[in-house]
Amino acid sequence: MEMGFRDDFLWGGATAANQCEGGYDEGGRGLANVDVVPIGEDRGPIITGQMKHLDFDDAHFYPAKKAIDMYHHFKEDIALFAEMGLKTYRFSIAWTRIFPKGDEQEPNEAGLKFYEELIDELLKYDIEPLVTITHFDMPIHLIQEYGGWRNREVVDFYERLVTVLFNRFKGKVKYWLTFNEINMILHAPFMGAGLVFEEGENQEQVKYIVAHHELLASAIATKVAHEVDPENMVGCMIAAGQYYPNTPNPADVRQAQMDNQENYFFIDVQSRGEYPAYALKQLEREGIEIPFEEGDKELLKEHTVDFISFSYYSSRVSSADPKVNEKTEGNIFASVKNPYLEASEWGWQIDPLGFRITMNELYDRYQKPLFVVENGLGAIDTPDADGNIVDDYRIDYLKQHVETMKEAVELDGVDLLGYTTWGVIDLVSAGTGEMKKRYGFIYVDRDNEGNGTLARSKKKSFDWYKQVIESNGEDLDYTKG
Ligand code: P53
Repeated sequence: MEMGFRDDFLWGGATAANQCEGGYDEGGRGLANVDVVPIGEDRGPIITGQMKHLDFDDAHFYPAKKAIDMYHHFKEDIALFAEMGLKTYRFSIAWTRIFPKGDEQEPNEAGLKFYEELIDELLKYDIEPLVTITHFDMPIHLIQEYGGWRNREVVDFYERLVTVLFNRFKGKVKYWLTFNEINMILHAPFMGAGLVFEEGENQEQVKYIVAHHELLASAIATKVAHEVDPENMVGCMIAAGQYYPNTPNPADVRQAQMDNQENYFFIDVQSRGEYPAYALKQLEREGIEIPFEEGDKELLKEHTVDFISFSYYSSRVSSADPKVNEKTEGNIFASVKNPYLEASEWGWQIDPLGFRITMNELYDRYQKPLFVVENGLGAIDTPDADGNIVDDYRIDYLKQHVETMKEAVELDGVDLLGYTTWGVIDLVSAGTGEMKKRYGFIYVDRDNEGNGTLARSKKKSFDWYKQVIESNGEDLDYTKG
């Protein structure tokens, strides 16, 4: 019997442009939605689209402006990734570096050059680039002038973007993801898709117009990717994490089923090539119309993704009982508390077995290779007397998840291409804007207020992950303390 991970298993780490690059106004870069989300109490209403915020103001601090300044540190950072033995590095391309406003005819050469250098640096160390084309970002100009993704013209601008990328990086980049956590449209529409609601509009209707346009854009990207280079592998990407019923009451089971379907909806279209029946029926009942045009159905059907990628941090719990839901906690993904699970310092419930469950669900549903492109623990790291970060809690979290991931592969037969941990290097939190919520194997000296030298240093988990990669996931042991 074949055991363990495949020989060419892609161990790696992940980041996103706006959370690590900084250099928001360098190299001709334009402004994006993700730049203008501040840290602090207004962040929640802003990322969920309830507050219009399309520029900077003096009352707020904007952590993405500088982030960890990877724009200037990428060579040093990639050298550390290579030292850890990473086989792949997942990063995203800031749309506004390539098309600063989004609707130009010609791309910005300085932006292309930046990513070319970054990619060449990875290839120098035999690190396979894994590119997220859109990680939550949308040029502000497209929001102001076109209404963002609610406007079908934006699909053409996206096609322009991907066509430039596939041609420029042909033969260098093989793995592409069209949209990060595409289901985030429903949960954090401004951060997830640059969506700002207008007064009195039917928000659900708008979300599904946006969804339709992103789904078309994703199918077009898949088509163009395969035309430019048949070697290209294109994936969809979902914020995964199974919803469990709060009790065996069939009403709770049904609620969990519906919550799962709501999330799967997007990748059902991207992977199976058509709107699922449950969604069509429900949208019809709610009076929500999908702006189908001639040829859309064929396009979606003919250009489905090659693999399914996902983030997994936590499972979730659903209840049909309004009294239980009143007590529901959580920021972006609301969830009933699961009494069987411990939670992180940010209240994210830790569920390694749920990882195996989620992988089984996804593999059963799509029968396509999976790629875990985010998993990790956001925690406060405090240096010890010698200035070292002894992050046993992070190693524990990852170890437990790698164990269940291995079970999904070895015992359940899930076809898995690779695993990239989230925040391979400390970066700005998407949900809260904090630096303090750290995920990395590499510590970055910077705090929530933007103070710090930006110096990089290795945490204890750095050596642990190196050992995991060297042993292809066989040696997960470590000594505590
Ligand atoms: P942060 C919520 C739930 C699941 C995934 O999140 C999420 C979020 C956003 O808060 O986002 C993904 O930084 C996302 C990354 C993000 C990461 O999870 O809030 O793809 O950009 O940083 C972790 O702790």
